[in-house]
Amino acid sequence: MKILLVAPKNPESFWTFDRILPSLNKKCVFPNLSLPTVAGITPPQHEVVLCDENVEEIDFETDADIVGLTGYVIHQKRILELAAEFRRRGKTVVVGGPFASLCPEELHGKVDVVFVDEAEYTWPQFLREYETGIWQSEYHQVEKPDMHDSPLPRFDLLKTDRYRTMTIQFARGCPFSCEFCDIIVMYGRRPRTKAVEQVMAEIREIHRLGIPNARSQGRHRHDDEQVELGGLPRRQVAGHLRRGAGRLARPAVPQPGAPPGRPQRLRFRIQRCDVPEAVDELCAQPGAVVQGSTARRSIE
Ligand code: B12
Ligand code: SF4
Repeated sequence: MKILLVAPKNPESFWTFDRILPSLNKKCVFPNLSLPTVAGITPPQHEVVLCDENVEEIDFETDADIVGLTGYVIHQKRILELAAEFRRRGKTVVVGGPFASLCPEELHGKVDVVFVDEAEYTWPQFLREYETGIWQSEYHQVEKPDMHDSPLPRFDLLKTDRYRTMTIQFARGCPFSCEFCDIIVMYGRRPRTKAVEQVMAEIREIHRLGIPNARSQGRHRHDDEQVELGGLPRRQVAGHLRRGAGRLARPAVPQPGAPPGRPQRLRFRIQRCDVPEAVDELCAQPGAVVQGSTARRSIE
C-alpha cells in the first residue's frame, strides 16, 4: 500500500519565526516529529511519502491509498480543508496528533479514521485491519505506550535542508499538573523516556544525514559538533555522557559548505550538570572541546 503523510501549514506565530527564515535561507524552523515517527512505525512492506506543507507543495494528484494528516489545535482549519479535498478525490483520510487526540468529535464524519493519543500500537493495527477491508473509525490508545517501542523517526523522508534545526523527542509525559496544560491530558503524568541507545541512534542518524543542527525537547541538544546537556536528572546526564561521548568522538561528518580545513572536533556545552566524573571523562575524549559550567566548577 502507498501512504501519503501530510503535515499542514503552520499559521504564523512567534514560534514560526516566519520573518527571519528568509535570511537563514530556510522554509521552516523545525519539522514536526509526528509524521517521521508514524512513518517509522509503518511496517516496511508499505511505501510512505512524507509531505510537510511548510516546506513543499502538497501533491493532491497522489496515487496513495491512504492519506494521513497530523496537527495541533492551531491546524484545525487546515486539517479539515485537506481532509475534504483528499476525500473528494476518493482517498481514505486518517488523522492523528494533538488535535485529533483532544477533539476527536470535531473530526467525526469529516475524516475516515481518527487516532486518539499515541499511535505506536494502533497505527500498525489499523494497517493490518485496512488490508482485510474491515477497520474502525476510531483507534484509541488507552494504555500509554512504552517509549522503548517508539521507532527511529524517518528523518530521511524529510527535506532536511529546508529546516533550520532537527528535533529529537526524548520523553513523553510530565509529573506536574499545571491547570492550563494539555500535555498531561495527552501524554499522562508519568514521564516515559526513550533509552539512551535510542536517543544516540537518532543523533547518529541525524549525523549520517549530514544535518547540521538538532534540538531535543528534553533540553539535550546535538549539532554536528555540539552537544548541550542541561536540566536532565543526574543519572541521565551521566548516562548520556558516558555512553554517548565515546561514540560521538568520531570525526564529525563534514558539513556541506563548511570551509575547507575546518577542524573536525566535537564541542560539548554543559549546563547545570553536577556529575564531575562524567565531565572529566568527556574532557578526555579525543578532539572534545568542553565549555560551560557544572554545579561544582567552570570549564572552558
Ligand atoms: C517540540 C514542540 C514544539 C517545538 C517544535 C514544534 C514542531 N513543529 O516540531 C516548538 C517549540 C517550535 C513548538 C512550538 C509550538 N507548539 Co509545540 N510542542 C512541542 C512538543 C514538546 C513535542 C512535539 C513533538 O515533537 N512530538 C513528537 C511526536 C512523535 O509526538 P506526537 O505529535 O504526539 O505524535 C504521536 C501521536 O500524536 C500520533 N500522531 C501524531 N500525528 C499523527 C498522524 C497520524 C496519521 C497518525 C496515525 C498518528 C499521529 O502518533 C505519534 C506517535 O505516537 C509538544 C508537547 C509534547 N510533549 O508532545 C508541544 C505541543 C505539540 N505544542 C503545542 C503548541 C500549542 C505549539 C505552538 C502552537 C505554540 C504557539 N502558540 O506558538 C507552536 C507551534 C509552532 C509550530 N508552528 O510548529 C501544543 C499543541 C496543543 C494542542 N492541543 O494542539 C503541545 C501539545 C504543547 C502544549 N500543550 O502546549 N512546539
Ligand atoms: S508540561 Fe504542562 S504540567 Fe508539566 S510543567 Fe509544563 S506546563 Fe506544567
